[in-house]
Amino acid sequence: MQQPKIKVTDAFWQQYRHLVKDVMIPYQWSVINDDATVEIEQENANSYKATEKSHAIQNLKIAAGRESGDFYGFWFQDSDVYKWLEAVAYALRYQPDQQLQQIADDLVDLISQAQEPDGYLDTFFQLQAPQEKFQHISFGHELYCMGHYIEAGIAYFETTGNTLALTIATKMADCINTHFGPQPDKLHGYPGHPEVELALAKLADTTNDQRYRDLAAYLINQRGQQSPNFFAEQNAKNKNKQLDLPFPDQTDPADRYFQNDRPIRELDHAEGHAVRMTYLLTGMAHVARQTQDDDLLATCQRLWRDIVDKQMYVTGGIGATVAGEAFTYDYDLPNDTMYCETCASCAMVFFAKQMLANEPDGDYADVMERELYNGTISGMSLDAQHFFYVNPLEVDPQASAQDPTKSHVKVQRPAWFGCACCPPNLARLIASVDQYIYTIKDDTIYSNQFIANHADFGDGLQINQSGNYPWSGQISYQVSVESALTFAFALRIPAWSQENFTVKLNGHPVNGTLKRGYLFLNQTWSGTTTIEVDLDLSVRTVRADQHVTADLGKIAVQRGPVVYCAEETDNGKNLAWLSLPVQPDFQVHSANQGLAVPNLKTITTNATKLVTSSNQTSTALYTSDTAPRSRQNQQVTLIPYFAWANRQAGEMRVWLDQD
Ligand code: FUB
Ligand code: ZN
Repeated sequence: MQQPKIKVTDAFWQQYRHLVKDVMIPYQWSVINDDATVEIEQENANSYKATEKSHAIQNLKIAAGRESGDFYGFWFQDSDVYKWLEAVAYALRYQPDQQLQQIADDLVDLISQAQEPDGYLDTFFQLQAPQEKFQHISFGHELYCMGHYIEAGIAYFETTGNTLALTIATKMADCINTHFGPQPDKLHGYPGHPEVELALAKLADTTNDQRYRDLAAYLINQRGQQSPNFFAEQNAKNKNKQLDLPFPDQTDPADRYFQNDRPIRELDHAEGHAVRMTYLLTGMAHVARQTQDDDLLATCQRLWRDIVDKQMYVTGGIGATVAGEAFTYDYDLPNDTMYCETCASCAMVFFAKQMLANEPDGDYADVMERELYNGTISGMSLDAQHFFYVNPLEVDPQASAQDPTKSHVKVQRPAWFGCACCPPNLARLIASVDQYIYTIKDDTIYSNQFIANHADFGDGLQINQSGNYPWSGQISYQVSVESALTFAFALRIPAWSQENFTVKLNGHPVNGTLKRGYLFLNQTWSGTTTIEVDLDLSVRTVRADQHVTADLGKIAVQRGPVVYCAEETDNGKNLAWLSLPVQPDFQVHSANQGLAVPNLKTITTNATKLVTSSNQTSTALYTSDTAPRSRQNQQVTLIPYFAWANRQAGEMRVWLDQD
């Protein structure tokens, strides 16, 4: 059995994947080439600087000597280009396109020309501060950018066989290996923004070159080891230099923001910048497997539990505060000031995938599913040309406009950002969603996601999964083998359906107990076997742990993996005045409320809403009136959270009051 070749046939994901291939990729290409007329928004009132264009490709052209000029834009936006290239690599697998491949081949040539002979590539430092390479590791992002290229180079090589794409990646890794490592003449540091660790681990798998695995392990293990801290030491050296850098050398760099206040294995709480933390964990989980490091795996398990049990929103969003785009403390999950960066939700999918490869456990796949159907794709509009960086669970347009502490909470998705990390991250995630459906371990095929597809596992084994998920809970698998084959097929039963589901094998009910969220069908398979699964898609109300004070007295509505929300467009203003009964009468509708998603289901429920009482005479802000407030019945319409902000701007809420 080998990693399957998968053709996604799923209506839900086909729509997204075609949007990526036909709209997002061309759109993002025109933006990074400055051909599109787009308004670029600042992420929040305090963000680094307003930019009028991306300039990302132009920076590469200047570094390659093809054009003259200065570096412009965010100092790490080479990575926007690399994530775009990675998305193209995946998209070409499901929709070959000669013209697009030619554009991507030319881009690889350009990147190769911009790369220095020793493998170094970071257009910001090359153009703006060539003497300062690797001297500002806390905020410099060189390793982050190169890590993103390494991922793209691997993907593009694997799709097209373009060896130059891979050579650029190995040259980069060699360059990093020359500069970083335990030897006395090397830098004993690690990236301010983890990313390269996960990329080097992938490169070790692709090339079978263990130096890359060792380097990834070094960068992980070195984190937070040194006293004085590596960043502090480096920054102290820079103190008297006259530098013109757009970012500060952190004065107190040994802090939780960077996850380097102590050796990484000592962490028991996910802390600091959420994308940094989860990219790091993704790399750690991969390296733990490669090096059979149980202690490192235990760290990943511990931090997974902390995030999922105490710091994750019901939408899968992570990062409770805009200050440092960071985790805060357990159960601190404010709904209207949170961060929930799109990249952080993508990173949780990457982390979950690595954990599943380490130890199949339905919880990893459940969280992956939560992210895939909620907190990731909420980051893009249904026209695929507008994007959220921050994914709130509660929005009031007036607050976003007038409360300076909520300037990051956008009411509608902007066309692009100065710091545009999220849009291409989503593109590469959606284009590679096929990689999240199955894992294979010890002669067992684990079915993690209900994404209809045709999978060829080699050895004459094919599995055809069909269904209309997430709108229907009926999924069917046709397992076909050319000659009899013994293996286990482990079917994830999502936690939300574990009390009510059926599985039939060739029409006969299967009654097995679940092991870590999976139902194991272990047998010798011959001919074609049909497995039919029926999950419980009744509408559910969800409440948060009582320590989450932001959600006390409130419920969220979920159907299958999809979290729902109320929007002003359907329900009028003052969503805070709504209250759902203890046992709402939910109705599921095929009316899509003007949202262009095939088969989309909306939900209505009975509810009440506060009204201004006719005998309320006082206009005082505070009164001693103790009479119950007046309420009137109102039907409430709920739409999937991922589809919010695709109509008129207005209020939105995931958590609603309950009587
Ligand atoms: O620093 C690079 C990227 O920009 C991070 O991953 C995002 O959180 C944003 O800060
Ligand atoms: Zn981002």
